[in-house]
Amino acid sequence: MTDPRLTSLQTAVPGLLIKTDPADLEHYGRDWTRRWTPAPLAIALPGTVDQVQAVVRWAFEHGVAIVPSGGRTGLSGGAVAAKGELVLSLERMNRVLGYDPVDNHLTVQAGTPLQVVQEAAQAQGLVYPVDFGSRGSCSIGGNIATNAGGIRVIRHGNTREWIAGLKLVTGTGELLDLGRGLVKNSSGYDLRHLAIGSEGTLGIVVEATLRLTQPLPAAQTLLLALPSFEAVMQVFAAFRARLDLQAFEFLTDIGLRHVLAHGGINPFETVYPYYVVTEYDAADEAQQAAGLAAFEHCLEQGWVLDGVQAASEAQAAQLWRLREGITEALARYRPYKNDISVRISALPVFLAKARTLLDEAYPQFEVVWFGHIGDGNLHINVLQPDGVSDGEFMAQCAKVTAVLADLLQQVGGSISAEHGIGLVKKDYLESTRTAAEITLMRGIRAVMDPKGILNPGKIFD
Ligand code: 2HG
Ligand code: ZN
Repeated sequence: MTDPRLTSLQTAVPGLLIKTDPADLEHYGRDWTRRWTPAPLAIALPGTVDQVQAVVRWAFEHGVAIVPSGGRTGLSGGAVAAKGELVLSLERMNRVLGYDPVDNHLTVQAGTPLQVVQEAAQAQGLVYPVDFGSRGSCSIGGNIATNAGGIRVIRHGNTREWIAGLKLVTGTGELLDLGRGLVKNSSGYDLRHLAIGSEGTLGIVVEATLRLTQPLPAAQTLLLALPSFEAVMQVFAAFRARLDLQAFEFLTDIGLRHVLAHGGINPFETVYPYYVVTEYDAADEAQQAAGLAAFEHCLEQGWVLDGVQAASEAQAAQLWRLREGITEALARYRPYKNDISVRISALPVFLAKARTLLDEAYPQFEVVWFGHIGDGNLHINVLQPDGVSDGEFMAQCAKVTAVLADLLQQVGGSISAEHGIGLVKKDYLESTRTAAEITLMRGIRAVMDPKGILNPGKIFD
């Protein structure tokens, strides 16, 4: 540990675990984007809230930038440390602190993995209903920092709806206890909601009090094969009108092909252009019959060409893998990811225009579309072909994203639905937020992090 700043940090925070091994710098300095070369100063792994505060106070005094770090499964570069920042990993603060059976609240440290949160809720006969594929490795603090969404938003909303309280260390090292589990609290600005989705730029989440809820009714999982995107929208409308949906996700033949190449079972013998994985309440005979009737209606209309109904939990998991396995299956191509949001009603127009645009702009690139139809959230992954350099690929992606951003502005959409702006999308923030809003955001940031030491360069410069 030769850097004098680290000696000073160690003196300021006795007992703080600091890592500087090259392998650690690489591991903790990146997220799933894999586009920036990790180059952190060091990794600080505090074990207590006091230590987090002490590290921030030290960084404030010495003008050292901090990158707060959870499971680093982010897809926008929000947890990348490529400029000599100190990574502050919450990894060791990963305990469930308690459950209150009257409030139905679970309190956890920020580094707790989502899956551990879900299991702790289950142990109380309840659920924490936010869910997505990276549940095993992402942390609740990271989920809060990006207001993560996932596959149950259609039923339960984003992470924001489930945060009854959180403890936040600001850019001066002050500890704020926000929300405090109150159901009602009309006492001024709700700073908790400012912190949620702030991507570590307003404070470091150190603890969260989560609302739990009753388990969902038993569900039926269906995989549907469809002829067109119009049909996806028609089936969505028909299912939503007749059933209580728990999830409604889509993918295309290209996405399915990549997942199957990575391991997975295709229940269909024919290749179809579009697929939907959906789940709806099917706890009793009436709900099951309604599901079957909705399916048959869509079949008669020609909106659905084929379908598989999961006959067991294991088969439901297999069907889900076809959708949830896409990100992992595509990872080796280091895709350029778009994560767009439009009103659900604007999806068909947006998709038609965006497709034409992308087909013209990227005739040589493979583009994988999938996402959360029920939320108006599409994931558009552009794969980097072998033989095309990083620089050339990124330059082309940047050009097309600018056009996509214009299109989103026209339809009143957002350049990031659930992954965050991070580094990847900050050049396009103006397409989604007005100049007045961005000025206010900068002002808020300047108050909560006056020296700009928390995740600088993320969201905006
Ligand atoms: C999902 O919905 C995640 O599976 C990841 O948000 C999306 O890899 C992506 O682009
Ligand atoms: Zn998603």
